[in-house]
Amino acid sequence: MIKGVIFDLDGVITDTAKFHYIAWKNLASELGIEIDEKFNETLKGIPRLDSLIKILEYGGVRQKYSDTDIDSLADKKNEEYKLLLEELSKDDILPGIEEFIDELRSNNIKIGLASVSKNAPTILKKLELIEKIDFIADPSKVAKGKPAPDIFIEAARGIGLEIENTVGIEDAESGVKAMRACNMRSVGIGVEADLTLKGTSELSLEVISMLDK
Ligand code: B16
Ligand code: MG
Repeated sequence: MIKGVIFDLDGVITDTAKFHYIAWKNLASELGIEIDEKFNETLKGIPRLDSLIKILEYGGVRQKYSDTDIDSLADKKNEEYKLLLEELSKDDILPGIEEFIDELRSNNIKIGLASVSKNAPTILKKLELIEKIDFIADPSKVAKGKPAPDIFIEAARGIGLEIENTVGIEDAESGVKAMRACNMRSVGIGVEADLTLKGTSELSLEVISMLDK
């Protein structure tokens, strides 16, 4: 029985992928690497440092950079990303998400967040949703990012539920893999999962309850 729903952030609650893309593209370009939207798809759900390493490998220049260089390049990208986030507001919540969260809350269903973004609390504050989330899993406290299951396991723990009583919602293949690795039932937004939906506006308690049958 579904007693808790665990949300991914980027691509499910709001579309921050476009800001990540701008910041990564600018950084990559300074390093002489050109990335396009297709490549950006492979970065969805992937933690910051892992994303940068993927970009450097894509450009064939991974060996040129030390771990310290990588840390400072990732910080640089994050500074630009944070500037882009300043324009974020309640209007950037994806269609149907706030109504769905309210429906879950009025049915006493716990709400967790399993985002690998270290900026998640800031983003949720800007969207004015933070008060409605029972637990935000802290990505710095888990050993491995998606596609490892750690962040989903931590979110289920935080809302005090067994994995079997939870359902997770993701837009990225890496996130669906993470849920499958811990046997969490999955809803995919535009990505193949146990229940696949085209967009966030299709989410409702009735729809996700199909996973209980
Ligand atoms: P940050 P999610 C992920 O968010 C993004 O999809 C991914 O592109 C980003 O690199 C990652 O968060 C880390 O974000 O740089 O803000 O810590 O899909 O797990 O909500
Ligand atoms: Mg996502």
